[in-house]
Amino acid sequence: MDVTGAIGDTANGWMGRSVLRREDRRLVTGRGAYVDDHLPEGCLHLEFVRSQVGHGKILSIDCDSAREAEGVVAVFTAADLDGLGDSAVNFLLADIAPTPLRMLAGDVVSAAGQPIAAVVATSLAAARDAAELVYVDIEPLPLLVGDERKQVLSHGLQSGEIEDAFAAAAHVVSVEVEHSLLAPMALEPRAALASFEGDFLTAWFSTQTPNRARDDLARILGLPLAQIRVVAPDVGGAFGGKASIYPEDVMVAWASKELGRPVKWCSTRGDELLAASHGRGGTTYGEMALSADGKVLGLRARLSFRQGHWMPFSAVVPARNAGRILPGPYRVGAVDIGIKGFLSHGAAVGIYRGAGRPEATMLMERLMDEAARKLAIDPMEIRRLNLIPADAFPYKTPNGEVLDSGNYGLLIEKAIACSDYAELRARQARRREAGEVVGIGVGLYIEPCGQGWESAGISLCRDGSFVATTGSSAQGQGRETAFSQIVADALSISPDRVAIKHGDTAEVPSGIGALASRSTAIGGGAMVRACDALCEQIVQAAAEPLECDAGSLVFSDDGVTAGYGAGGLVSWRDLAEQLIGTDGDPKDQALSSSVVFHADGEAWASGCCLAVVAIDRDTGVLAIEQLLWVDDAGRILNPLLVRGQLVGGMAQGLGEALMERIVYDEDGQLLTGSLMDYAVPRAIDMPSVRIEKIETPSPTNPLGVKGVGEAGCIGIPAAVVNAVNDALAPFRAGNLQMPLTSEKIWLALQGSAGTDNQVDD
Ligand code: SMO
Repeated sequence: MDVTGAIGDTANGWMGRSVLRREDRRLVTGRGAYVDDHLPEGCLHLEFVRSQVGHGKILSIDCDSAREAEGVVAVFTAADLDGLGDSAVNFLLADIAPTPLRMLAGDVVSAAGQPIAAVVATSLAAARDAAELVYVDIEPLPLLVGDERKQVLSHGLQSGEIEDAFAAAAHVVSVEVEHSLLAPMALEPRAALASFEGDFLTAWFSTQTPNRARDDLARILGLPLAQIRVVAPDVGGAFGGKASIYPEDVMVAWASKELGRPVKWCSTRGDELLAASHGRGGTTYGEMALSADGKVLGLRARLSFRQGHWMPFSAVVPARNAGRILPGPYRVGAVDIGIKGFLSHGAAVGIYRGAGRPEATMLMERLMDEAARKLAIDPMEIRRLNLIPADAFPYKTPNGEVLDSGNYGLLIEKAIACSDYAELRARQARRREAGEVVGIGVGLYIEPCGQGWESAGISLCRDGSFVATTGSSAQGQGRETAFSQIVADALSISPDRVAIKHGDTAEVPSGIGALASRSTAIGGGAMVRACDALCEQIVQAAAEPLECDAGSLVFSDDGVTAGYGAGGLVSWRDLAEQLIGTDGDPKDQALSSSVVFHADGEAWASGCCLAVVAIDRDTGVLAIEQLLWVDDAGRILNPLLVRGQLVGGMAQGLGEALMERIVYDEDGQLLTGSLMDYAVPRAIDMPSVRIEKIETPSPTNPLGVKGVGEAGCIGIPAAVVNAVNDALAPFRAGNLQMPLTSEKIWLALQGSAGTDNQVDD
């Protein structure tokens, strides 16, 4: 793959520089330590017996042979688990019927892969062998489909006179989009290790939300928070799939408490596809009323989300986000948005990189293209006609969201200029004349980057170094690198002088974690505030030894000097030792600040993707010939990290658009239970991309930054799907649904859209 573009260094200080990732030397030389690398003395291994059917009544469970097997310490079933509390579901919408996790199924199983029994043994092999000996008698029940499914969420968003808008419309266009279920597919599958000693529980989870996991453990196991420590060691990717606690995590912790020994479980790839939360899976329908000259008068949308058989903490987030982000970057007279969620016989469906943003964007961008076709206006032009103008920020959307800043017109102008758009269209016409199947597609997107608060702390240590703590965790984004740059600029020191700690509830103040593209905007904002508070302390402390006015002090990597060449320097170490003496641990804190930062609103990133595709007429094979991407992430903290986030998100966005799809059969059996059956993009599938940027700083946080983590899953699929539909337009192929496999495209070229046999939609 080839990445070109203009996200380059712009810095005077450390922010804006492509500082190399400080994490990588350790990680790429095999010195990372993931959950599975930890093996405490006497650790037991846990294996689950999982349901083989999609729905059924448990008649009996026979654990006798398993209990007698060599190495087996215990076999647990639901009968052993009475009296435990419930996991939490985030009540982000009013009308929710929460369905918390069950560690082990009781009378009924509701999905293939649902844990039924847990076997604990002295070795992993013994646990696996014994799990085979557990006999579960299940009477299969029919799957609940359609209206039989339990509705667990319902929400409506209305604004303006929607009936009038449609009555006045010169044109109405409509689109239906099906989002396949997707696997978040972290390189490291989920893993949990717990050790209960005395009355204190330590749990190592592969998680992006250690504090939330601790709260859940306390609630479910009935332990005080003070008796639980959750550690997220190195985490090999998460993408939303590790943001909520799982039955397996709780089971490991409970078993350790019950047995008084460390217990570990690490998922296999197969179990991950079967029982880790899936993403997307929703169906969206939208219709848009337009005036004769192409202005959008109103948007009606119906969003339906399947939720799987239980609801993780963030279960409601995709539905809520999809609803609140509509109508995207556009000014729309009136909206009427209805959202529903239903339980389904499969793995829990939760957040996955984008979490509702891709759904909102795909619907709007498909509608815009349909409108352009109907009115015979260029797709860029119809977007331009309806954009929220740059002088309208902060802009309150019809859904009551406040978009903080942006310049969507400039995104489009830049995409047009960089792609030589007029020439692209002219060339497309010439190639069509010559019989080629070629298309151009645009995806314009907005990306909300988190609400609420995050915590941060920073200390000056006796040895003159600094230690910063953040409630934002890390799963490979380069958090330590980025945050060291923030601290370096805030204190005028070198990034090497500060260590960044995260992910351990014993070391880090209570925080939210890393999700929703929020870490740099809100977690980074918290870090700036913590540094500001420490600066004040330093100034107070240094003014006296330097015998000067506090206002004239200057910080540098060497320490603090009295400004204006007036004289003395007190080194960081000397300053610390003057405060707390020379005896003791070098990392003892001489000065320390800790803050909770509440963001003044939400930062909304945005961008415009443009794809040029060509289709082989004989085979339906799709080639992405050009990808241009103009992103606005506000102020850029580290161009290298931004690029990594954008390109990584793009890989997963292309995965959804082109190949990924979780499939259950009509009995609720997972047909895509391995990487032989579930297609994820490989390096060879990645096209070249040119990335450009514009920068509209966010006023919602002290850094002016916005998120980038999810952008690639949001804008890229919309551009690619629009490009393929554009390519197929002369064939009157109708509305193709993702993933756009060669088979589907080939069938469309033959004038048949093909059929899908997925149940439960
Ligand atoms: S899908 Mo994200 O980790 O909020």
